[in-house]
Amino acid sequence: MSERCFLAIDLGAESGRVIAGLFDGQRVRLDELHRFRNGPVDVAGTRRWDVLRLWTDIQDGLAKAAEKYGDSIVSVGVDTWGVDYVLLSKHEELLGQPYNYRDPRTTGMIEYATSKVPRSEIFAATGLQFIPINSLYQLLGMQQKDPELLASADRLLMMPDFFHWLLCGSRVIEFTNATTSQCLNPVTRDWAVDMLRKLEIPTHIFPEVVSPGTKLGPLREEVARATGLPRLDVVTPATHDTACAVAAVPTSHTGRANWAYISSGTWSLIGVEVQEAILGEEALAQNVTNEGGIDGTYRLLKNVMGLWLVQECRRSFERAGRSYDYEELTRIASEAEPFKALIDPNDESFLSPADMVEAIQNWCRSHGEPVPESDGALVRCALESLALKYRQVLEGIERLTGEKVEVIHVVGGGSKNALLNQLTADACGVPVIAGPTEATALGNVLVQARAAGEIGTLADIRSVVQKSSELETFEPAEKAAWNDAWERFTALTR
Ligand code: LRH
Repeated sequence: MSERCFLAIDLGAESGRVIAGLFDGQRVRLDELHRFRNGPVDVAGTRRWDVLRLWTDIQDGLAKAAEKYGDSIVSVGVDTWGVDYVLLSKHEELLGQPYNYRDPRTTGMIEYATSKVPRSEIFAATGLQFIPINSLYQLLGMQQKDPELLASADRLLMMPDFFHWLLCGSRVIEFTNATTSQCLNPVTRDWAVDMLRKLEIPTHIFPEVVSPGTKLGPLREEVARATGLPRLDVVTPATHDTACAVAAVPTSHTGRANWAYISSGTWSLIGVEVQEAILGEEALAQNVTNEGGIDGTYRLLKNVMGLWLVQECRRSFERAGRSYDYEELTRIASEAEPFKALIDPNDESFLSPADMVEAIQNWCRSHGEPVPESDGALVRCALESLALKYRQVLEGIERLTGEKVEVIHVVGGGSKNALLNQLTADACGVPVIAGPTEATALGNVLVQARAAGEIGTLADIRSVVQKSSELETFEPAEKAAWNDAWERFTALTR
């Protein structure tokens, strides 16, 4: 079979890409056509995304795709990070400059929400972990800060759905990203209307929810004209980047909880795949999440602060006149003394600090840990603490599923970090299989290929990924030192 081309628009918190996925029926290869910067834009004490610049970049990427692959392109679809949304007025006016989930208006909103609706009721209705970034707390922040804007909204679109609207005019929300909002019941697939009413959030703004692989319609005529593409179909992949990444985990054990994944990037999303959402008391107590996946699967996981810690340290170093690329940062960390200082990566002070180095040092000072001073020591502290946090989350998840995790698949850009992979294997005491780094784009492309009738099941998608990727295994080594570190870490994070 000749290769067919599916275009993935993959937007991450640090960069966006337009990628061609070329599928020959057995294997898939990716061709990155356009990469562009993304990041928060600080505006008068608020944090936003520059969605119009992203849209310009997307169109530039599509023009490159038209030039290179023209008529062989079957469809195009967008995935992005979760939780962020855009509001449209009745006349399809973009309302305000969309917020970044690290904007401070969510401070105190979990407490506010749970003072009106009990925590257990919110969890039963949405299955989601309580973290301030969720759309629910962003909406409550907006309701308090700018009620007029919220009142003039006719439609809420999650970030990828907004770009689908720009591409083809669709005004629906795809299921996987919707499940990150904490406004949707992941089991019934309906908006959690009772809860939303109790919180006085307008419910008419939430649109129809569609499944991954839904054909949304042809490209807008003006987009086709501007990019030189034919009026090809816009097809929803799993629009949540983590859903795409987990769909592309190269395992042959679909449907079992004895393998875990870490989708490693700005965040580390760590957990297992389950067939039913786990909503009991213990899940609530552990503050885990049930995000919707493809084919009725759920990602039982927890957000760990992830490589954001290192990205932000890098920004601090840069401000102080010391520039590193990520490889150099990993090298200086591997040369630093092990277990000098440990932190709880999920402490809220790391979510959006003015300066990450200061935040880490302050945390160590206030928790009686030695204060890391050198750049290498700071990065090592972040990486070792992440690895220990992974163990803590996995032990909790094993208690919930009753199944022992025997192997961890690390996918995404962070899987290139060999030091973190080894630390993860050591801390968790199981092998780590690293790769593919491009899991999200692969998942996006293959869900579109499936919508075109070219692949069957989720297991088939994973088998294509397995055949198409080079993977590296990291065996657990070090024991004693990690056990000591583990005791220290659990005491610190109790
Ligand atoms: C990772 C991710 C994660 C969300 C966060 C906002 O990119 O989608 O799953 O929790 O971004």
